[in-house]
Amino acid sequence: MRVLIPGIDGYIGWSLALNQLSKGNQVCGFDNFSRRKNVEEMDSHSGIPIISMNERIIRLTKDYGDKIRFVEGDLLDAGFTDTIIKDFQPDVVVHLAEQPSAPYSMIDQKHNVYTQQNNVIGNLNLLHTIQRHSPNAHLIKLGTMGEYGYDPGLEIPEGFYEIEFRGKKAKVPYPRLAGSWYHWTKVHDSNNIMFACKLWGLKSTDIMQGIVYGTKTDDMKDEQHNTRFDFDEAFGTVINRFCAQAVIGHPLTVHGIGGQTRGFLALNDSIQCISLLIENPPNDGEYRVVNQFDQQFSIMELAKMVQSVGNKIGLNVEIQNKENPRKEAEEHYYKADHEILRNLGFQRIREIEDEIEIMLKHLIKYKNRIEDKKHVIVKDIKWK
Ligand code: USQ
Repeated sequence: MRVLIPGIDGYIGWSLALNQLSKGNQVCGFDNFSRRKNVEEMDSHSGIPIISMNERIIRLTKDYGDKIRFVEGDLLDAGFTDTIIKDFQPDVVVHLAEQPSAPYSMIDQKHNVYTQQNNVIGNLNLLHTIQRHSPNAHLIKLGTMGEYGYDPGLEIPEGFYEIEFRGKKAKVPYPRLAGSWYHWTKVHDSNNIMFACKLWGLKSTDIMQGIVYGTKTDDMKDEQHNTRFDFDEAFGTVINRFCAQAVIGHPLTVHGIGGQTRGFLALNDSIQCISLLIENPPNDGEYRVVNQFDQQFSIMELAKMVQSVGNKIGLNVEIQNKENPRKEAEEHYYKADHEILRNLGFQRIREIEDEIEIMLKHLIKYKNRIEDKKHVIVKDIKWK
């Protein structure tokens, strides 16, 4: 298969490229390196060292010959996107080229507008280009469980649900009630993709992904294969941040009482899921929504899990409740379906405690890099 990965330099993009190459697929990636730049803007760096894209491609060419290709470019440049899709003729496009941080989008107007433009316009350019030059390609788009929000207190289906209103029944999209400017960009993307499928007969899988954690996948054979690992307040996700904090003896920063519940997925399993979706495309004209997470936990449950695994391997891990800088419910009902991927064969590779132990041991090697940037752990980016 010919797999195009916009956003190949990111946490998931790089991991997916390794996976698809190991399966014998042809991979072409592009990236504008905004993740590296935006993390630098936060005065942070990847906790685990990563090599430059030039070095990455040299390494992958050694491993996989001409199966890998990389071009620097930006989805906002419609001409660039056109050229690359026309030229590569992908069977599948896995769109991972978005600004992924909710806190970053909440800093101020500039960061919100940047996130909206980057995500919504970039995605629209991609849709038009696929329609023009590669209408049979399967677009796999990374959305987020956060698109549904946590407000209505209803069970969450995979994208659509059946309602009865004034005596008539219909299957309609489940309400989207996102809780940050970033999460809203993903909602706008979902609506645009759904319409493009209807209008042009494109086929797409919109992934509502939960929070991903971990430093390794089974395709990473040595440290040159490392993917990035962020722990700053904007780009680090909660389990990854807790593990980085545990390693340097910083108390785990639980927002409020830690009663927020989310769906979680190991990086290794996220890649497994995307790979299953690549191998099992929807029908022409179909807009498929999958909820991609493995297990749900409250933030306090997770903090306790990181504390217990950390203490087991000799770290002294403390938990500290701090005032929540976000506008979110302290506690809420949460129950979401996630059957489609299981029906396609998804099975968790490891238990979460084992994954946390692997992550902590990996991070201990790079403790100094995390300590060097200790000041980025709490910046208190407020939802305002
Ligand atoms: N939290 C803490 N302490 C911290 C960091 C976070 O208690 O030090 C809490 C937050 O208040 C929140 C929860 O942990 O209640 C999750 O925060 P997060 O930063 O891990 O996740 P979020 O902002 O929702 O965003 C992340 C990714 C995003 C993805 C999303 C999936 O950055 O790209 O879309 O997870 S989901 O959360 O399911 O929408």
